[in-house]
Amino acid sequence: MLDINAIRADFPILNQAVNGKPLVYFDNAATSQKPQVVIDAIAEYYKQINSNIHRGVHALSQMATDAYETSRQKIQQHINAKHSHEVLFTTGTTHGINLVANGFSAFIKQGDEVMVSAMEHHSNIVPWQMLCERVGAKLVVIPMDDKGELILEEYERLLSGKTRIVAVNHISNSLGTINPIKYIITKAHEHGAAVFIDGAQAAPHLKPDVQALDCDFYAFSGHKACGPTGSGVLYGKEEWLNKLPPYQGGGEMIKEVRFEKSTYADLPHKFEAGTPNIEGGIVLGTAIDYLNAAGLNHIMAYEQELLQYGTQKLLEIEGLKIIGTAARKAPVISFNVGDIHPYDIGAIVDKMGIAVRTGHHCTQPVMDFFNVPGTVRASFSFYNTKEEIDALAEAVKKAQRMLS
Ligand code: C6P
Repeated sequence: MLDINAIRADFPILNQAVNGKPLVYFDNAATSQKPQVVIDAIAEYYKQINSNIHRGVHALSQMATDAYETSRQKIQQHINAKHSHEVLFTTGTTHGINLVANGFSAFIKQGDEVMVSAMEHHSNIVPWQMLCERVGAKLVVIPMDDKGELILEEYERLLSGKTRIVAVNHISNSLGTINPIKYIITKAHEHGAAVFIDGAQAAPHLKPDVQALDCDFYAFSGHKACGPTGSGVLYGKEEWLNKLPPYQGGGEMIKEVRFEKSTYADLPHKFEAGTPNIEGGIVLGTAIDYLNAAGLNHIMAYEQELLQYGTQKLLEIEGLKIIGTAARKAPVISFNVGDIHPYDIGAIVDKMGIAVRTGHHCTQPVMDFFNVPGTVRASFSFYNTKEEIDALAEAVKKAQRMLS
C-alpha cells in the first residue's frame, strides 16, 4: 500500500496554488513531477562532483564517471538487461527511436517493410517513415479497433518475410492502451523481424523485463518517470548494437581517429558521442530508486484504482465520451464533451488550477481514426488522489455549462 500523503509531501511542486486554486496536476503523460530526492540529487551533482566523464584522471572526473556508470548498472538491473553495455544513455525516447531508425538503413533495402501501429506517437512514426523514404521500403500499419486495441489477426496477416522491424508502443499516450507486446514480439520473431518497443508511457508505471519480453530494443524517457528532462535510455540487445552503425560521430565514441579512417569504441560508448547529459544520467538512477522504493507494483495497483474511479466519475457527465476503452489501460483518460472543442475545456479547467493536456497529443493518426480534432487528456500518477478527480469532474461540468 502507498502512503499517498507521504508521497505527495515528496513532491514540492504539488503544494501550491495555480490560478488561485490548489494545483491538480493531471498532465503526467506529458511529463511527471519530480520528488525532492531527485531535485536534491541534481543540486548535489553540481555542488560536489560536476566534471566531464570518461576523460580526466582527476578525482572529480573519476567520481562523476563512477556515478554515471553506477546509474547505468542500476538501470540495467531495473529493466533486467543482460549486460550494462546494452543500456545506452539518450536524451529521451525520441533520440532512441531515431538512433535505431537511422542505423537500420544498413539492414533494410528497397521493397522491405517496416511496421508500426495505428496508435503510435509521431516519434514512433516519422523516423521510420524517413528510413523508408531513404531506402525505398514500405511503412505498414497495424490497424486498431474502436476501443483502441490493436487487431492482432490483422497484425499476423501483415507480417511476412519482408518485415524487417516492428515498432510499437508498450502503452499508448493518447488512448492509454497497454499493448500485448510479448505476443507482438514473439510473432515478429517468428517472421525474422526485429522489434522496437517505445516504452515512453510504460516506464512511469511498470518495470519492463527486456529479457523476458525478448525485445530487440526498448526506449524510454527519464522525464516521464520522475527523472530529469533530457535523460533517457535506449536498451538494445548486444548483437544488434554491435551490428548497428553509430548514430553520431564525435568524441568518446571512437577507438582511433586517422584522416584515412576511424574506428569505433566498444559498447556502449560507440553510441554516446560527445559530452552527454551527465547529471541527467546520474539522477535518472535516483528517480528509478525512488520508484522502486515506492514499489512499481503498488504504484500500478493504485493508479488502476484512480483510472477506474476517474472513468466512472467522468462518464457520469452527460455527453462525455471517452476515446480509448481498451480492456487493459494505463491511467490515461482521453475524452470529449459533446461538440465542445477540447482546447476550450482545457482552458477553463486550467482557470480552476487543473492541468490537463488538450489537442492531438502528437498522435494525429489516432485523432483521424476517431474522427475528432483532439481530446482532453487527464493522465494520472501515483501522487494524485480521488479528491483531485472529483475536482476535475466538477470543473468539466462547469466548463460544459459555460460553453453550451
Ligand atoms: N509523449 C505526451 O504528452 P520524448 O519527447 O522523446 O520524451 O517522448 C516522445 C514520446 C514517444 N512515445 C510516446 C508513446 C510518447 O508518449 C512520447 C511523449 C508526450 O504524450 C509528449 S508529446
